[in-house]
Amino acid sequence: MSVTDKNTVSERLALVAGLSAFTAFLAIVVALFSYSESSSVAATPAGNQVAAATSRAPGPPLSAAEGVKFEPYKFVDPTLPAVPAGAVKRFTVDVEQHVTQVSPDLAPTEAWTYRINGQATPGTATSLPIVVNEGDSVSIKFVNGSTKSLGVNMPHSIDFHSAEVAPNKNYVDVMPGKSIDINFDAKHPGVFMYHCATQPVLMHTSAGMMGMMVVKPKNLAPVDRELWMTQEEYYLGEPGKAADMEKMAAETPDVIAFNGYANQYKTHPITVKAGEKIRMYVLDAGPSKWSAFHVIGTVFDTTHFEGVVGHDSQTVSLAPSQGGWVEFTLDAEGNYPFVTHAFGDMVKGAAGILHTSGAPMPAGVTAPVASGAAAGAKKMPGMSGSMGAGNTVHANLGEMFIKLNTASMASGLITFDTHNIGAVGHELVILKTDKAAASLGSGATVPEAGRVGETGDIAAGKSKTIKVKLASGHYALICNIAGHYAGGMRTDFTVK
Ligand SMILES: [Cu+2]
Repeated sequence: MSVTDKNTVSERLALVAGLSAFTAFLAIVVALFSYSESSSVAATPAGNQVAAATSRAPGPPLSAAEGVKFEPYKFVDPTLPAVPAGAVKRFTVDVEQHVTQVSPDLAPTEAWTYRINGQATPGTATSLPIVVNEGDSVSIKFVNGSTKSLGVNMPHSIDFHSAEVAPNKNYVDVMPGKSIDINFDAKHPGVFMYHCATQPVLMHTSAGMMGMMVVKPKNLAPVDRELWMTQEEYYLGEPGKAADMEKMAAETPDVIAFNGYANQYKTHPITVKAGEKIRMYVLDAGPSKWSAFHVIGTVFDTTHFEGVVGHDSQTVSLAPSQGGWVEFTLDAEGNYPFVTHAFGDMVKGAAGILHTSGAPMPAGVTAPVASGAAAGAKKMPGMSGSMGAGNTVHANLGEMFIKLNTASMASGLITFDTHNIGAVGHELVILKTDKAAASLGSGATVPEAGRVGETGDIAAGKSKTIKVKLASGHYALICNIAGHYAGGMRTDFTVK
């Protein structure tokens, strides 16, 4: 039985057998994990037969990248950015040429990506969303590498599918260090692609020069959570060098990812709440593969794609460049994988997990893979070194929660790999105390008696790793920035 059959059959069996919803989800999650593990075998010499069967050259492995410097992976916040203030929505779009991995087990690649209003996504090869409201005047200043440090060495451009302007005047090549102003009214609501239109356009888009522009319709009903997901392909060339044009032409990507890094939301699940209304904005940036976007364990109540409103939908079909949004709730506590249901593409990295706050973290989720760890690679600032699987606590901070992948750990040197996935600054303070984490005080801040470690302030979207030697006993992990503890940023932790 092929791997694909196994997965499909186990999915069906779980449902047909009428198991409890929780067990069914778990089975699917397990299937998903084992499935993708099998796929990574294809990238090793031992998996040559599998590789031959899929007739694609696997990207060079990380071990082939000796001496190549690259950025460490950083979590990409999937929360949709807010619409900027002001009558005219102004965006400065810059370009950066950098070296990053797009999958933890594969060699780094040269990526060309956009920076939106100074915000970049180092350690991945994606570009952030631009978000406005229907009817807004949009003013884009496109700069092709505002400083030398951005490494740009060729012309680039930007093409907005959301705009109605003359391409020959606006989507033109801009020399390194130069800029162009593009102004338009966002007349049409939807999720539109933006991308580099410089020739060869296949090369520029495959290198990461594409992203999502959301034009929110008038009278869009509020929801509890808005997330963004851009699916894109990567075609790896020599380690640290530009992407492989032949693979692009043959449509044989090494990696297909959501938001610029294979499986990042599988190893760092997105925490949501059971019962809340979720709106996910999805773009299939391509450049060449379709997306069959699907969330396992729910049905989309409504879908809005390319002007078509749908309902009661299992999967949305997106041609390259198409986008839109799906709305749904996750009724029961649990872990809900989201994927492209084109499974041959999913196993290249297009999978993630929505994790409800009341459920345990899925089995198999471990601390983030230590990026930048190729033999001979120089360690970069802020990079976490190699981490033992058994002694790392993965903590997500946000408004207003602290979410751990485990509530207990054996005594000894413990690594707290801490990610601020929220919109404001947070910190993680570790207190040794017999008191329950929820009963430390009622003020804007609480006493830090028994403090044994802290991360210090972590800006929104940033990460910090600290190592603390902890003896057995009870601990409270809190954020003690004024109001955050009272808001809910506290959790109990036991060292055995
Ligand atoms: Cu370009």
